[in-house]
Parts: sequence; C-alpha cells; structure tokens
Amino acid sequence: MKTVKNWFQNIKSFNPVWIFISSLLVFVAITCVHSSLSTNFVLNNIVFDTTNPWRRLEFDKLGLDVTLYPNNSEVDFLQSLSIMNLTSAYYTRGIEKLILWTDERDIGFQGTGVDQRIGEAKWDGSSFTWYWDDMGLTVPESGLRIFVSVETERNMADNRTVQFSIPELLDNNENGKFDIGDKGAFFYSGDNGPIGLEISNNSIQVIKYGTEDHLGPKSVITNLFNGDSITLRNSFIVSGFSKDQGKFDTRLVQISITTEGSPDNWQDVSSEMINFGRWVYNWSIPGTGSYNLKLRSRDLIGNETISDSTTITVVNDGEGVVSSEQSKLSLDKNESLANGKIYVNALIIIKGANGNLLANKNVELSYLRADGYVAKNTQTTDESGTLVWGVISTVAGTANLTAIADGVELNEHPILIFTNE
Ligand SMILES: [Ca+2]
Ligand SMILES: [Ca+2]
Ligand SMILES: [Ca+2]
Repeated sequence: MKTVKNWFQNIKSFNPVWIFISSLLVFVAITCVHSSLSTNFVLNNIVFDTTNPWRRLEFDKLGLDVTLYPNNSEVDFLQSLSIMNLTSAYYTRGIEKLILWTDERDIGFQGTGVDQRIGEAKWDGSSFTWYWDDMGLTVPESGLRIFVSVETERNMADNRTVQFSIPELLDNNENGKFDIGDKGAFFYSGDNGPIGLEISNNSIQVIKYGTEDHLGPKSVITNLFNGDSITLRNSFIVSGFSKDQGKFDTRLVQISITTEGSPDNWQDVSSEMINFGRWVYNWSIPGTGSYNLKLRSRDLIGNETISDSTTITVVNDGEGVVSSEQSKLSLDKNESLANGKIYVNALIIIKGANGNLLANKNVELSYLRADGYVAKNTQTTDESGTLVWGVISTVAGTANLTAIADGVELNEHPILIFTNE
C-alpha cells in the first residue's frame, strides 16, 4: 500500500532540520505601539522527578515552560530568543539539541506530533547561549506559551545537569535587535526583556551517562487529536509517528480503538520503515459514537510504552467526506535552493465528492527524503478548504510529498528537489 509520512522527526539522528512553516503564520506585519515597559514573562515551573534522570538519545524532554504576554494589551511578535543553562550541561556535553515549541491542542507540553515545532536552536559557544532568531511568532493578548525541549547526546562521558533560563536582557550594541551574543527575548515592538532578572526554572534535572536504555518508544497519532469530531464513513487512515527513547529502535507499534468501557483491542499498524518512523492504520469505522485511541509500542529489547488515550467522536452530520479525486496538492515550483531561506509553497485545496470546499479538516502534509529523513505537520483548512505550507530545507535532495486530508490520502504525490547553491 501507499504509505503516509510521519513528520518532523530526525529519523536519522543528526541531520540539519527541515522545517515546515505554515506560511499563513509567518511574518504578518502590523503596527505596534512602542512601550517602555518590559514584556511579561510568566514561568510555568517544571518539577523534575529526581528518581528518573534523562539518559542518552532521549528527546521531547521538557526543560523550560514560559508564557509571554505583550504589554498594554497589544499583540506583539517574538523575533528572537536566547536560552542558557545555569548548571553543567551544554552543547555536546549532555545536550545535542534544544527544540522550541508553541503550545497547541491539549494545554501543556505533548511535543512531537501535537505541539507546534518552531525549530532547533543554534548554539553560540562564545556566549554559552542557544538562540532562535527571525521567528515572528505572534504573542497575543491571551499569551504565547512556549516550551524548550532537550534531545540528549549520543555519547556522554559524565553526568550533567540542566536548569534552563531566559537570561536577563543584554543588547550588546544597543540596537534593540538580536545579534549573536545578545541575551534575552527580542520583540517586534522593541519591548525586549526580561529586564533586571532572569526567568529560570527552579528545579534541576540530571542527564545520566551510561549505556542503559530503560524507556520504550514514543508513539503519537499525528492526524487526529483529543476532542476531534469526524464524519461517519467506511474508513479513515490514522497516521502516526514513532521513535525510541534511548539507543534502540522501535520494533512494534499497535493501536487500540475502542468505545468507552470496552477492553483494549490491539492491532498492528503498517509501516514501510523498519523503525516505524512513520506508520498508518486503516481504520474501518463501525459506526457513530465516541472512541478511545491509544498506542502500544516496544523497542528492540522489549521496553514498552502505552500512550495516553485520545478521545474522538464519529458523527453522522451530513458533512462531506474528503474526495481524493476532487482535492488538490500542488507546488508553486518543483525545485529550490537548500539554503534554509527560499521556500516552496505547497497549496492544498480540500473538496468533497461534489466539488464542495471543506473547511476545518485536519490535513497532514509530510515528506520522505531520499536519505530516509521524514517530516510532518498537520494544520486545519480555512473556510475555503485551503491550506498553504512553506517548505524550506538546508539539505539538498529530493522529497516525496504526501497529504492525508481528514483520513483520506490525496492522489497527488509531488516531488520536490532541493539543490545546493
Ligand atoms: Ca499542547
Ligand atoms: Ca543587538
Ligand atoms: Ca528504548
């Protein structure tokens, strides 16, 4: 069978990241009123379980959780952010990557496949800071909750510890903008901060060296989310991701889809990748009602994980089911430079069998690169049944795109070529 892609994971460990950005979200210029007050930073303190240290080759380990608010009830944009560790771990000393996320779907951090991955930090060894620049993330009046997660190193020589902080504002050349070596958070309004203090997690986590792998894989459904409602039809392609926590690969992924109160009913998912980096399950929907979905996965030495349950509802609402023939996936160009700057627009228009445009449908766009790297992102169609993704790459190669719209795989699978300058 044709298989769907899973998303934004580094299936091959240390490749530079390809980032999908919904171009609808990027760089909306607005007029902001400049304020002399500092933007508000509210720490959501993470209390670490000291009996459960992180170990090598783990990912989605939450290290910092902060909500940002604009001043004077004005919307603002987070342009750049830097992070420091107050204790002993740093880049290649316990930490391989820091990933920035914004909170999506269920409140709080779920990470891969659920929250919005903004991207991987760059490391500046001279100032001992990680930073993200040129972001343009909207900070609404209601606040922007951001997370920083850790991917631990492959080869550690000793124990390291983590206590992350947004350092006090330091604008070395006083130009109001982030330059490498500056510290803190920089906003479109110029309302940079934090001023006079750092925003630091209170608790310290250990990254323990050694060869043990005692965690099962993390497996996630990436195209259906808690609280979603779908229209009754015969079948629905459930799409997902899996990656082992620790040094082994995923060996098994199963899904259970049951009505409330029924016993688990584990079924194998299918994957063309030996490590289940992406997988699909073709669900034959028995009827309307509420269903609980969960995943069971094991690594090569039998460490097992059972995911939290996702609850969805199937309704017979007369809404259209997506037609793979009527819907379209197209690119504005088939070739681009792998410079991380020039992006290709992937346009998706979702229609029912009668050509009617379908709003509010989850669409998962994913690609598989020739070297085995997989990326994914899921967004929701607007009133005109449309979505646009901006796709960029820093790595040359071909990428084969797949879209699954509301559980239906679209017919088109365009190929995108990134070339070196
Ligand atoms: Ca969330
Ligand atoms: Ca500066
Ligand atoms: Ca493991």
